[in-house]
Amino acid sequence: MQTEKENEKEGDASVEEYVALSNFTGSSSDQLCFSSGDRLLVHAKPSSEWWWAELHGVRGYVPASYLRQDAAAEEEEDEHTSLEDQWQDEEYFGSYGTLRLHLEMLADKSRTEAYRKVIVSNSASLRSKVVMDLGCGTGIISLFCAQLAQPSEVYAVEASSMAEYTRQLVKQNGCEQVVTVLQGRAEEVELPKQVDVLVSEWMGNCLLFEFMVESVLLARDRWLKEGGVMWPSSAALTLVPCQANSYYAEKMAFWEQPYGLDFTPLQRLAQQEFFTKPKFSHVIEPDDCLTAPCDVLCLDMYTLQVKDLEEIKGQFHFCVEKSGVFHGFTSWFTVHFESLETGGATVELNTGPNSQPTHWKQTLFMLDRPVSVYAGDSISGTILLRRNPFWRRHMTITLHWSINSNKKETDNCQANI
Ligand code: GJV
Repeated sequence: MQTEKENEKEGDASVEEYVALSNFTGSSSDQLCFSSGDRLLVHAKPSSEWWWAELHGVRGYVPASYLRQDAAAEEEEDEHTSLEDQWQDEEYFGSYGTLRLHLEMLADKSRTEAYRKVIVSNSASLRSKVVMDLGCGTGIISLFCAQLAQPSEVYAVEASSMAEYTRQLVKQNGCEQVVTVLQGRAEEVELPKQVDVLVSEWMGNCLLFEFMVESVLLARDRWLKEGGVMWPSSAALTLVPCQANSYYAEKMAFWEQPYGLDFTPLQRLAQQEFFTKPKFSHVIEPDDCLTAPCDVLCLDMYTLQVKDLEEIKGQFHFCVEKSGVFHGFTSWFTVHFESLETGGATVELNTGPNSQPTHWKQTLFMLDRPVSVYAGDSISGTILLRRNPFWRRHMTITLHWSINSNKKETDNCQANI
């Protein structure tokens, strides 16, 4: 397995010592398992995510984000690495200070109309209510509230510099009596009073990426009145085993015969480079699904705690409905907005392949290698979302599964995002 490393020179000067920040259970045979505090020797950094390292004489790939330089270097680095760096706030809020992402979100009709629908269908109950719009961006949700319902106040909280423009937009649209724009991180702003409704569009890729949900939970605990309403009220992550013929052809089968040559020795590298990370913005055709989808985790926005986000586990069991090539798993999310009235209709925003497309599209996790599956086979396993101990907006998603059929096969996959 590690034969290609045998001729490596002893005492390689480029070897660096790193300390593990948390436990890591490798999920394929070429990955190393390690525990928090272990000292690893890093021999090579073939990609920014996966390094080739050694622990107790065994070598394997390790996720770079789990490691920090050894103690001396770490202490020095600590002085420069504040909590803000771990949240990468400068970069994060910097990107929301420009129009590109706001345009993408506003142009996403399914997303934006879903929030409008929530407000319209609750307009009567919103009368005289106090609303907090967390991460309001250009203020669209706050403006919907002010124009389509009669809340007494809307506090529109936005940390990026877009807030200055949002203030102008509020005025331009005659909503300044109702909407107050507060520039700052939701964790730090002071509202004049508690709120009846906390609305936010916090969902990232694979639902949790960016971990803006943490800000929403902290704001809930601080500013939501007893009995107040969270929008969205719940969120679910869905998974389906799928075919991904064209992506597989583009990134893996390509090496079989480019220009009539055999480039298959590069396939292992291709697998590391293209298939260990999820493919965002994947569009899955309903026809590529090999089974019915399954919700693998459900979050209740009233009871979810920040500490629950460190490690979230889910399970799945799929029955293969049609024979095909199992290339990977596709995931998407759905959120629900409960009605302010008892018995009122719930609004759903579903980002799956059977709903109107959204800017999130779907996320594809490729298997190490494709497996043929047949109608009647079953695919069962677990999903683990582990928040990165250092880079707080990131996480690692690990899928373990087994296929039950006449000819048994197992495989697993891991993805850093
Ligand atoms: N406080 C204030 N504004 C925030 C915060 C925070 N803690 N976190 C994010 N935002 N659905 N994944 C703002 C951010 O600047 C941007 O305008 C918006 O919320 C992101 C919403 C879309 N992201 C998402």
